[in-house]
Amino acid sequence: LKSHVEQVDDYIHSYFAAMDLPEGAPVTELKEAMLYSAGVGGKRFRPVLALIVGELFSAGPKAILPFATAVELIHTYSLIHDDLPCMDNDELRRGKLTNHKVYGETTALLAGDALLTEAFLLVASEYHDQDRLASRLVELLSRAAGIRGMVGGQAIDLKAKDFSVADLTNLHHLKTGRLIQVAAEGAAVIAGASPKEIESIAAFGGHLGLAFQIADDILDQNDKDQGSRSFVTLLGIQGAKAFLQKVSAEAIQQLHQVAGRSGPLEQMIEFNQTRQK
Ligand code: GRG
Repeated sequence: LKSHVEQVDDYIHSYFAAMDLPEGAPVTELKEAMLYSAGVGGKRFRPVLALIVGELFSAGPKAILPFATAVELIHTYSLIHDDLPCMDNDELRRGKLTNHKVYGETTALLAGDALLTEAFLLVASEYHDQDRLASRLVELLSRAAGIRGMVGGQAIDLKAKDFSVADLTNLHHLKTGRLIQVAAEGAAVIAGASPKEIESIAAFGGHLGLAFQIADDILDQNDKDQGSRSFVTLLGIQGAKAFLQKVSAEAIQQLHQVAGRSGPLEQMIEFNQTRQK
């Protein structure tokens, strides 16, 4: 996976280096704040997933990287906003100070806003010459990232109390799962997969997205603030591990519906089951 991570890192840095922006210190500082969070440190799970799905359908990095990067920019915006004092009020992210600790709350807020908008510019400008592809990707991303997906999930997370396993599964399907799912689904669309294949890849991505959050809860098992927001609290550590196994097996099951060499995607599932951060 390392070379895929490097491809994403290189693309993001070249993209930022080539940005055509208005002159002046405020915009330069805003760009620096965006790159501070987007440039290094993440696992790049979502864009790497998109690249690997692309490979399954014979689409290379040139075709997939703009979309994969757009997903990563949206993910990064969500982390910056989630860390703000009005949300989780976190000090550390990706092994360094959070964006607002370095640039202040207002710039961090704008850096998140600008990353979100940039993601759509990237998709609109890079896929505009392919018949309806840009608008299809914009629709998929909007549904996954906005009120119907990640932001809706965040709203539930902020307001709801006393989760059952079903409630928590729904919350994480929206908040964490939908963006992971769309990374896989969008790549299959770009690669020209058939409607049936796209459906199977989307179902695979949905299971993988939920598995990603269960793995996160297992890694955060000592975080007492989580309460009923954690599968470990609701199911116990052994129960959460068994649930991770089950959902991962369901993800693999979906892959079997798709012809081709799905080994690298099975490795993504395995990577998630064994990751340490
Ligand atoms: C504030 C609009 C808005 C949404 C926030 C996804 C989210 C919604 C907040 C992130 C909070 C969080 C820690 C969720 C748990 C799962 C998750 C998405 C973890 C972070 O993703 P990783 O592990 O992070 O892929 P890296 O840094 O590796 O990219």
